[in-house]
Amino acid sequence: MGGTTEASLAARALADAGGDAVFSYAGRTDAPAQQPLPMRVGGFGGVAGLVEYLRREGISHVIDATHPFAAQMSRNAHAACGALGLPLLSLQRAAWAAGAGDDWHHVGDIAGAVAALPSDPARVFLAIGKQNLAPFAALTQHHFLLRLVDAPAAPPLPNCSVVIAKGPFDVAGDMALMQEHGITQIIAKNAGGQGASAKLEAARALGLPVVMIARPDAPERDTAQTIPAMMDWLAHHNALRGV
Ligand code: 3Y8
Ligand code: NAP
Repeated sequence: MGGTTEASLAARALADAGGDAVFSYAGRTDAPAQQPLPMRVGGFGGVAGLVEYLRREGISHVIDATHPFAAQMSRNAHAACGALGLPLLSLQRAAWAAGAGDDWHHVGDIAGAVAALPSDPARVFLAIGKQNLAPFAALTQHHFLLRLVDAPAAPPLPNCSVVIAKGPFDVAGDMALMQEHGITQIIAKNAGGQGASAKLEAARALGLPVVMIARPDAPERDTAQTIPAMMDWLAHHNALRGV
C-alpha cells in the first residue's frame, strides 16, 4: 500500500527482484506516479473489503508503506491481516526531530495547530495538503499559503494563496516560495522522510517558527525503515505474493 517516496522505492526494489506484487493507491490525486508494478487505485471498502481483496487475490504478505498520517488505512491493514493471519510490515521513515537553529512548537493534532496560531494576523505556510483545512477557515485574520497536488475547484480557504506542486521539494525552492509570500510561520505534519523536509530546512535558514503536528498513533506491527530491511523481512517470511 503506497502513496509515499518509500513506497515508490519499495516498488522499484520488488520489481527489480522479480517480486509478484501489486501497488495500491487510494486515488486521492488525479495522476498518481506510475509504478514498475501492477497498480490498483481506490479504497478497498473498509476492513471487510480489504479482507475480501486479500483473499481473492491470494495475497500472502502486506507491506503498509502508506504515509504516517494515513492512520485509517494502517488500522484497516492491521485488522485485515490479523483476521487472515497474514504477515504485515510497516515500511515507514523515522519522524523528524528539531535540530540546532530550529524553532519548533510541537502540537498533538490539527486542532492543536489551529490553537497554536497567534491572534495577530500572520502569513502561514499551511503545508498539510487539502484534506484537513476546514478547521482553519474561521481564522480569516491570517493569510494561508497552500501547496496542493491538484488544482481545487474553488479556493479552499477565504484568505489564501494556492500553489500547485507535487514533491519532493528542494530547500532553495521552498526558501524562495516562503520569501515570495512573506511567510511568518509554517504548519507541517511530522511526515518524516526526504520528500517534504525541504520546508523545514528553509524555515531554519529563514529563522521562521514551525508548528509541528505529531503523527497519529499506529497499531503494533513489524516495522522497517529501509528497503534492505524490508527485503530481509520478506525473505524471512518466505514471501510469495504481496501488496
Ligand atoms: C496520492 C501519489 C512518490 C511519493 C511522493 C512523501 C513525499 C512528495 C510531500 C508540502 C507537503 C502532503 C501531501 C505530501 C508529500 C511525497 C510523496 C508526499 C505532502 C502523493 C500521491 C498521493 C498523495 C496524497 C496527498 C494527500 C496530502 C499529502 C500533499 C501521487 C503526491 C501535504 C502530506 O489533494 C489531495 O487530496 C492530497 C492528499 C493525502 C495530504 C492531505 O491530507 O491533503 N499527500 N501525495 C496517494 C494515493 O492516492 O494513495 O499522486 O503521485 C505522494 C507524495 N506526497 O511516489 O515519490 O513520501 O511524503 N503529500 C504531508 O506530508 O504533509 C506535501 O507541500 O510540503
Ligand atoms: P486514510 O485516511 O488513512 O485512509 C482513508 C481510506 O482511504 C482508507 O480506509 C482506504 O479506503 C483508502 N486508502 C488509503 N490509502 C490507501 C491505499 N494506499 N490504497 C487503497 N486505499 C487506500 O488515508 P489518507 O491519509 O487519505 O491517505 C491516502 C493516500 O495518500 C495513501 O496512499 C497515503 O499513503 C497517501 N498520503 C497521505 C498523506 C497524508 O498526509 N495523509 C501524505 C502523503 C501521502 P477503504 O476504507 O475504502 O479501503
